[in-house]
Amino acid sequence: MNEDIYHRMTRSIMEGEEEEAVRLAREVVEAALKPLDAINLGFMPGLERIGEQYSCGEAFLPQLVMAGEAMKGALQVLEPEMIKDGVGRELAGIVVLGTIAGDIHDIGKTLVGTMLTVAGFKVIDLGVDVPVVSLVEAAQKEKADIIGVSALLTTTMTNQRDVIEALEDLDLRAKIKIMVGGAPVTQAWAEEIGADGCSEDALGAVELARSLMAAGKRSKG
Ligand code: B1M
Repeated sequence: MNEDIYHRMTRSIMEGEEEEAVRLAREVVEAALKPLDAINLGFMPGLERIGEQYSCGEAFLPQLVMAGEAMKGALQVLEPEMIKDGVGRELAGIVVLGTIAGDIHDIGKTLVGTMLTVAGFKVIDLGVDVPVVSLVEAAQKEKADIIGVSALLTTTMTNQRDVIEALEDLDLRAKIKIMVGGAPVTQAWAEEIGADGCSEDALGAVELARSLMAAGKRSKG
């Protein structure tokens, strides 16, 4: 049963069928299936495949747009269900989150924000195409422990470095941890720019945020 529904989810994204994606997401909620399994095993493979087709010229920008919209429709149903699980948790830390300037990909960043919220973090999500200065100002205002910077393009991931440099210029680098992520971001890149860590997916982002919080507490003694 699950394999069939996952297959239909994948197809709904590839075909950009937002209504079908939303309907399948509602089925998940009604059948009390795990929303994260539906995302990872059903909907995400659809985006991955349309991305592959786009890069080899078999799909075009409108299909990418429609696939993104279908995915967002499904997430709008599933994310509130996931957040319910995190209600009442002790505050794990404060994270200012955004997709970096020049980049409008928001699906992965939003999923990371949801999973952090589920895990008890207060997340201030600044959205997409976020200027470096906005991330830094929000982190100061909110007394954030962590700034999370997402980038999906090889041309915008370089802007992640600017966030770190801005914190250094303001003498805030020791106080605020930086985590980076997004499809092109690797551990080697995170190390090269001096980030505190990166993760491949939303669950990994939660683990990383928790370990950064623990490291912060240890260094404060
Ligand atoms: Co775009 N796009 N796109 N796109 N798009 C990619 C990224 C691309 C790889 C497609 C391809 O060619 N195969 C390619 C980038 C190539 C490159 O740079 N090397 C690309 C391109 C080229 C473009 C445009 C330039 C196309 C054009 O206009 N000619 C354009 C750029 C616009 C811009 O940003 N300035 C563009 C536009 C779009 C749409 C708007 C149409 C749409 C986005 C819709 C939206 O977000 N609302 C879109 C989509 C849907 C994609 C693909 C198909 C899917 C992205 C996605 O949402 N994945 C993508 C191909 C692909 O990635 N396979 C592609 C699902 C999401 C859950 O995964 O975002 O990776 P992801 O997030 C993961 C992890 O990366 C990680 O956890 C998440 C959950 O597991 N993670 C973090 C993410 N952020 C994190 C932060 C963390 C930690 C972990 O800590 C802070």
